This record gives sequence, C-alpha cells and structure tokens, in this order.
Amino acid sequence: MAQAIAAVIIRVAVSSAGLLAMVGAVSAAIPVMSAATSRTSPACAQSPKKLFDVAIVNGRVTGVDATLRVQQGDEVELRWTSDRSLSLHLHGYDIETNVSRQLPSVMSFNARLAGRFPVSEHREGARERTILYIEVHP
Ligand SMILES: [Cu+2]
Repeated sequence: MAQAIAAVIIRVAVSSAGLLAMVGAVSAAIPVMSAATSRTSPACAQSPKKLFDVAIVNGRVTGVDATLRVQQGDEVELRWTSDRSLSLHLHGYDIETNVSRQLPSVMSFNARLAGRFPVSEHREGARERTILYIEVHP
C-alpha cells in the first residue's frame, strides 16, 4: 500500500516537473518573440514581409534585378532555387545557406543594418563571386 502511494507521488512529481519544463520552454520562447517584435519601429510594424524569389540558372541570378532594395527594419525573405549546387553567403548579416536543384533554400532576416551587402557564391578552390546585392535603405 505504502509502495503504491509512493509510486503515485513519484508519478505526480514527474508529471509536474514535465509541466514546469513545458511552461519554462514556453515562457522562454515569449521574450525572444517580443524582443524581435520590439526591434521593429511602429512604422515598419505594418510593412509586410519582403519576399524575393531568386532563381539561379547556370550561376546567374534570374527573375529579379541584380540589386534588391528593402527598407531598414523590413522582414526580408530570400527564396533561392538553383539548377546546380551552390553555397551562398550574405555578407554583413553573415548568413550562409546551401541550395541545390533538389533543395531550395530560404534566407530570412530582419534588415536591421543599413548598407549595400553582397550575396556571394562560395565554392571550394574558386574565388568568391558576387551574384546579387541587397541594399538596405535607412
Ligand atoms: Cu562570402
């Protein structure tokens, strides 16, 4: 009998610990989200995500201009496709991604830094090559 009660107590302790862990995880996630939101100014809060579909064919960008322009504070999403495997690097923001014929890739970031930033292709044994510029206007 005492053993049964002990087992119940342990089970309750385990489940409440699990619940606490869940609550902890949820409350830990909330400050991150609100911090990201508060970084955008009220004027930019209404501005929708800036989406760009960038197709790379034979190592060249097609479908968009060679320079993409956004406003500082914009949420930017670059959706990459390529007919061959590439390793891409957005300078300044220092975001890297791999894209291939089978696997499109997305770079998603808040344009908090103003300036002109190259996106370059990194290839082993080859010199870095800029394929696109992103201008973030203040
Ligand atoms: Cu680079």
